[in-house]
Amino acid sequence: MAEEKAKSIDSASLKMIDKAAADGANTAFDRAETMKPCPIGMVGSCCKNCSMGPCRVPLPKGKEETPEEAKKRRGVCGATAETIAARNFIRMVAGGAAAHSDHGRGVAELFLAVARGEAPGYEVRDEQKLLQVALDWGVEIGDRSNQEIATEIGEIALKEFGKQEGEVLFLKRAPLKRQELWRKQGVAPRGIDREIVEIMHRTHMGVDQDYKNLLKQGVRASIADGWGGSMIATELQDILFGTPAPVLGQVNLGVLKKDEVNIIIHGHEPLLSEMIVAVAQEPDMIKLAKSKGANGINLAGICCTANEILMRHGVPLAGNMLQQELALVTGAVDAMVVDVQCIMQSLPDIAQCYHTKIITTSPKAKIPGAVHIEFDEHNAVESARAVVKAAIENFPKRGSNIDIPEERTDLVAGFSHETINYLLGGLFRASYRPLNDNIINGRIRGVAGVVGCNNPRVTHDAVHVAMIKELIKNDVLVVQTGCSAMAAAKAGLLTPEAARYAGEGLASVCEAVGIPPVLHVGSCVDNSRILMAVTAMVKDGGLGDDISDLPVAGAAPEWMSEKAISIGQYFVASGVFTVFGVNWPTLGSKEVTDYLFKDMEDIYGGMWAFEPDPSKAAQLLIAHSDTKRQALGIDKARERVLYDMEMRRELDAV
Ligand code: SF4
Ligand code: MSK
Repeated sequence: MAEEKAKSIDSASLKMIDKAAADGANTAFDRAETMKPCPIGMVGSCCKNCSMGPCRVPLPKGKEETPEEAKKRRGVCGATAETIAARNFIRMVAGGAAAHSDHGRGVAELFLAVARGEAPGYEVRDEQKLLQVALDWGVEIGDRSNQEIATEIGEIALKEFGKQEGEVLFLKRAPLKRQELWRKQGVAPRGIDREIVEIMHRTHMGVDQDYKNLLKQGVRASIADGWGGSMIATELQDILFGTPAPVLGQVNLGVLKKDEVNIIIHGHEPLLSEMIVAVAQEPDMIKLAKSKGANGINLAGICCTANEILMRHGVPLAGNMLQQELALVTGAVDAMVVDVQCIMQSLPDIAQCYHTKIITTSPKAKIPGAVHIEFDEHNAVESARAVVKAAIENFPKRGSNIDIPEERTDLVAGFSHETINYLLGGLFRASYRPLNDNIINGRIRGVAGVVGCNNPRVTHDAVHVAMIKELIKNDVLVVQTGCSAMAAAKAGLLTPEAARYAGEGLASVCEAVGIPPVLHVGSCVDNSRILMAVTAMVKDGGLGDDISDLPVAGAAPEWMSEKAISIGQYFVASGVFTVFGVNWPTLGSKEVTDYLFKDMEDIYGGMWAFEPDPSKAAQLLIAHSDTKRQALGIDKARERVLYDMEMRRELDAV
């Protein structure tokens, strides 16, 4: 019998998985065992885009097929396996780009309401960034008030979504060479919604049947996400809530408190959670909590909302995506407040085994069995108070079946692109130049963005942590977002002390600057911060004139969501080599897969790869960095550093 794979490397999660089994609570870990993935759908060989199907066009078993044989695998309408795989793939891009961008739209709507004075409780917190975006978008500053400038920015931001012509405005932030390449290839997005809608049109039965042309539209929509919807979300959130700066925090289920009202905020948009953070500190709320027998109110986060409020307020992280159910299993969560994305429908069922109130807040995301308290941004403080009160009222209903794991780990988060700039170059000469210099002199071998979700098809957190450790050991600086950052945090990698896991070169830089070897840069939409960081590296010079020249790579080792595919695609389109784990959704077509894994490099200077083994995947990223170093003529410096290390080791051994 095959050895059973471990469910998690996190001891707190393992304890709660066992407790869930004892309590009769069914979790994603159980469902992943009983629900095996469909082998045809998994590789993109199933189409259900019309009612002549669904059509399955599986690969023949046990032998390589010739291109002629591949052409015979067709759906009822005649669509080939290539067309089907490409259509499925770019529909994932559309789903992901839509999720990020609709988040961005929500932020833009709130932003405009704040600028117009229609959203009491919110304000412009980062004036510098307001002015920066004004400059980027050609908004007159002069002697206009912040309110006037913000109103015009809000109006432009909203128009970015429905624009029919021209180009998404933030494209101009990219290196010039990259912009020219996108224009030449015809993938510069016009409006964000338009590119997503066009995917849905082209993948409808009987429209675009050329897989290369389909994938091209996927590229265009993904750029509209990374350099459009996601970047708008990040920038406007920073203006409203503050640009993150390094902050101490903690992660894991041990951040829950036995004697306080525990409220978990879960999802993605920080609009409501920002208010909950403020309201939970109000004396009246604390008094109410005490009147119910609690010692206070304890907030914690799950998924990307958690990253947002961690970075700006130091609110602890209860855990990443696969810990959302396990948090309820502690029996100590009085309310879990959710907005949109990555929220499991099983939460109300699990909550029934305990006392937790699941509170939905977005009209876009309701769950049967949950309480719905709709978030009204025009009356945000009252919405937040209603949520916090509901949690407090629920505290006395806690049962005796409570077990909060002790595990909690310290971390440092909040490395926005601007912060990295200041940390490296100083407040008055903010610059990426010191990073570039350390890459050129070989102390830092390269930079890897390791991002994305959890997936119960692999051991929870294991792939993230193994890959990141391998990278930093080899002097690759790691930047992180999303659930991956939380996995690293639990393993203690987000503290300056983690430099001990790093190679000698990277460790020396971390010690000199006082940063961890793994930098938490934010939530899923904050992958746009990584785009800005790599652009700044290009602009500060010495490492080529496009993102594709940099010794930089990306990875999503435990990805699961369509958003991850959109993120990966915009990294590739921006010139970044990007490796995914778990499984790969086009393996049902060799031609489509080859196009993504090889041909895209010729077109965009970046390409996809699939490697589920974390160590091998890390080696792919490292080899890619080395190739880029060689092309830049800086491989010699690196060799010298390695030689010195070797010599020192030999000396140590004597
Ligand atoms: Fe089958 Fe074509 Fe309809 Fe897809 S669009 S379900 S391949 S007939
Ligand atoms: S929350 S998209 S599971 S990273 Fe952004 Fe985590 Fe992936 Fe959701």
